[in-house]
Amino acid sequence: MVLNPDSENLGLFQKLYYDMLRIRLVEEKLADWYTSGLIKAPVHLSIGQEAVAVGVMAALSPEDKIVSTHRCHGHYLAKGGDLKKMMAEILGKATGCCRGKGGTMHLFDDSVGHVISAPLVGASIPFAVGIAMASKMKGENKIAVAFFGDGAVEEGVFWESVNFASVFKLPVLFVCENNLYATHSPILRRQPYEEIVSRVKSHNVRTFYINNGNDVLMVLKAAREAVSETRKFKPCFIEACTYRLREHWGPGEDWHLGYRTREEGDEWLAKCPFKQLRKFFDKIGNLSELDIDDMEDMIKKEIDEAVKFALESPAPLESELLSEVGG
Ligand SMILES: Cc1ncc(C[n+]2csc(CCOP(=O)(O)OP(=O)(O)O)c2C)c(N)n1
Ligand SMILES: [Mg+2]
Repeated sequence: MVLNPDSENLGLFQKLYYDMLRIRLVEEKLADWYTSGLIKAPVHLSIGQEAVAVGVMAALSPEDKIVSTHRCHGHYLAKGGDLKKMMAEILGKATGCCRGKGGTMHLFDDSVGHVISAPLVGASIPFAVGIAMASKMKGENKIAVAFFGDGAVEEGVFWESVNFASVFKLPVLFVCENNLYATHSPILRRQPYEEIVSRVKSHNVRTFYINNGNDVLMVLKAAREAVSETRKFKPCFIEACTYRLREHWGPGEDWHLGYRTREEGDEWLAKCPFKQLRKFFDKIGNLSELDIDDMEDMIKKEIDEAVKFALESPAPLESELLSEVGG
């Protein structure tokens, strides 16, 4: 057991389950939408990886900032992003969090500390470094967290960012979701080892290796320690091993493509974030099937309202096409 099931933590455990379930149900809804042709851009689902976003976010303060990637839905929701604005954004509506100009791969809402999501692999990482630098210069007690995948470790900008953060002692936490694949390429065809932390350590940053990033309690424990170190201007790196259950982009499964095996998928299915936490609840008797049904009802109601809002929202005006897009 990694956290005490005392009264202080009971509500927290339920919240972790709720937040993961919310991401899962929202993405299942997006998978339906995608199949029916409502979403025009490639949608990258994080189904299977929910525990990393939720565990890390539970260790942050609301003032802390995050940046994310093409696979950003979970990060946006876990950081407190508004679901209505997210659904509207994904449909390209004027009421979306980026006024319909970003779509599924660019979700952000600075009012809750989600500063950018960028689908160009590695591109959002230096934003976190810059935010951390500004925070340090202004004497704020705010850290910046960069979420990215194992593929981003092959980009020079990742190593430059880690080096810069280390040399200038910046309050930035790097979180690598190592799901073993970049599109259809297995990590061992791209990198010398499946594990990444040992190479990052040489930059004199503190590293945390979570061999089961689907266990939200393990993620939270490591994240709490990493966040506390980062706040003391000791940049940290977390590698959370996890697994994408759906295709790289799109709503379905892709075992037939042959770049990974069904057996490997089954091993990770057995480590499903929900199963793991439910086992824990069974042990401490804290959450019944009935409570879980209630949670599901609440979330589905919220999703229905967000869907209605998004569908009924207007498209952006043509005159706004070039506003807020640079220059
Ligand atoms: C610089 C750049 N090169 C290539 C791509 C095409 N691309 C999109 S996602 C992706 C794989 C990213 O893998 P990873 O970082 O492990 O994230 P995951 O998709 O596994 O979450 C690639 C190569 C891109 N978007 N940007
Ligand atoms: Mg990956």
